[in-house]
Amino acid sequence: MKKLGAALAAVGLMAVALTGCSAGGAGGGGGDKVITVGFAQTGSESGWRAANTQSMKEAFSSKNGFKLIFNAADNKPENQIAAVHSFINQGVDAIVIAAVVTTGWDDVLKEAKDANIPVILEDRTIDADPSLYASWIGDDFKKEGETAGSWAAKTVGSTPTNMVVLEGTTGSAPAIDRAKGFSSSIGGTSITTLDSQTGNFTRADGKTVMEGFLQKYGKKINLLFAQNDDMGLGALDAIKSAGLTPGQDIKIVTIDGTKDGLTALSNGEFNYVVECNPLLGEQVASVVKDVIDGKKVEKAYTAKDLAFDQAAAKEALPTRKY
Ligand code: GZL
Repeated sequence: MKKLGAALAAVGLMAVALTGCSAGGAGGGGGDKVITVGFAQTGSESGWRAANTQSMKEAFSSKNGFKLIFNAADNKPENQIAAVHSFINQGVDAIVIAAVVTTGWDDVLKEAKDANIPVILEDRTIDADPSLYASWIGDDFKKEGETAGSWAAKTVGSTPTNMVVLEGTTGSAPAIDRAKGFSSSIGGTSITTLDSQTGNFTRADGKTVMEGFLQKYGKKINLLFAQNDDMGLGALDAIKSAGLTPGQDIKIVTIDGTKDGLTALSNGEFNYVVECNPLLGEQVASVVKDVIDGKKVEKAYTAKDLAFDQAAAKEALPTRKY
């Protein structure tokens, strides 16, 4: 993460303050005052999301001085807005949001501001007045798309290549920005997009949409860009059922870097995986504590992401945390 040194030091600071806090302290989470945090999570759509939720629950634990009120919105934006309204009515100390979509946030965030409840964004960005939230912690989705696109340009860009795309949740920051990044990297290559549809970041929908692509285009498809591992993993079933060999007849590039994604890469079913680090909990908790304590925080903390080919996947898997 940018400012990682400072952030880790802050986390270290937080850990000391919260674990060694028997003497108590003024306000914030540094003493025995518990910080009550409402967390509006998207839902449980993917392996990435499960890892992110676990990371957040571990960081916002009672032993770390927090009381976490967790809401999973089943990927429904209206559920998230309702959850944030509820957090405001409960008078929480801070609100953390992983926004399903980028739009529709101004009104409820203005209510949080009027109630003097700080809002911190984790994972996904939103299109709202930046004065309505204290900070964002997450990954650079545009860069992830650029990295995936650069691999495609380098690997198949010089020969006529027909691509299909499994897009993430429509209107979500990762879907929007990964698409932007990918297309910026394949400009001027021989890669043609045959079709692009949302698979909602889920395996089930990734499989269904890929079945449709195969019925429509069959062996014309040379490349699949899946905007997350799970949709790519769902597509594997469809590709095999069509009698084709994933990783060979259809090359596959995905984003997330989950264990299952790297396993598919290590066995040759995927060809390239770009990481999107979901283990954001410690950083988010550190920023929340600093905001509660009235300390200055950065407007953005960006996680560092790797990218994997087959050899790198084989090397990383034995110690992969998620
Ligand atoms: C990315 C995250 C996306 C993942 C998907 O930070 O928002 O949502 O790529 C997840 O796996 O569902």
